[in-house]
Amino acid sequence: MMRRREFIHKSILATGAVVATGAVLGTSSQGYMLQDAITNFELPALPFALDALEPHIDKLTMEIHHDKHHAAYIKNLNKEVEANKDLQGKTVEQICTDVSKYNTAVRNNGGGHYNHSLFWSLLSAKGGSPSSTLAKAIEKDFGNMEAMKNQFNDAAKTRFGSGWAWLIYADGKLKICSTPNQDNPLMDIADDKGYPILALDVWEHAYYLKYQNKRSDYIAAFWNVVNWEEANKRLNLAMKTK
Ligand code: MN3
Repeated sequence: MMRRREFIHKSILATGAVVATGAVLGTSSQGYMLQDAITNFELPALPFALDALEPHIDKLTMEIHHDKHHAAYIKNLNKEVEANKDLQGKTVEQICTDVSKYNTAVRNNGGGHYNHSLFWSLLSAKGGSPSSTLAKAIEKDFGNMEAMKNQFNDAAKTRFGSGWAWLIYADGKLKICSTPNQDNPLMDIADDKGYPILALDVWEHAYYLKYQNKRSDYIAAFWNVVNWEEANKRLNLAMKTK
């Protein structure tokens, strides 16, 4: 049996379509977006300790969010993959891109797996700052960093119920949007499509233990734990390939 990485590598060499997808989407610093399992998705390890983001995101929230919620999306996605041959051999990014072909369980759990894998990679206790490329792009498309953050915060606050806020790159520009449930901007059904640069989970499970009904405080705290290095990498890649 072919090992996963070999399989993906060979798939990439075999078809131009996969080159584009793999090159654009397989970019997390942990590498798990591209290496992710093809017929049996696995929970990626967190790239930091459970308490690393304290006090902004607490240890118990991280533990339940990663070990229980994210794990459940993967378990349920694997059930769908097992039952549907069309899903076998696809990366989670490809599943998202073609999500209209599949049922609601695939949309919810495929999105859940992609979004959470991405979210972990975009969090860090180390801080850092936007690269000059990202800072310039933010200035060009929003005026300044504060304006970008304000738009992002508004998208996160006004997403009714459960969902995500995004900074995406599309058509040569940065843009803010939000999605319901576990949808994401890669999905063919998304109102705003693009390549995610930043992502924030605004489901209550992401913040309720510490922030209760104060979603705004959680959103404000997020800016203290953004992994700018990862966001910089994602923008560079998006600019090269989109
Ligand atoms: Mn979540």
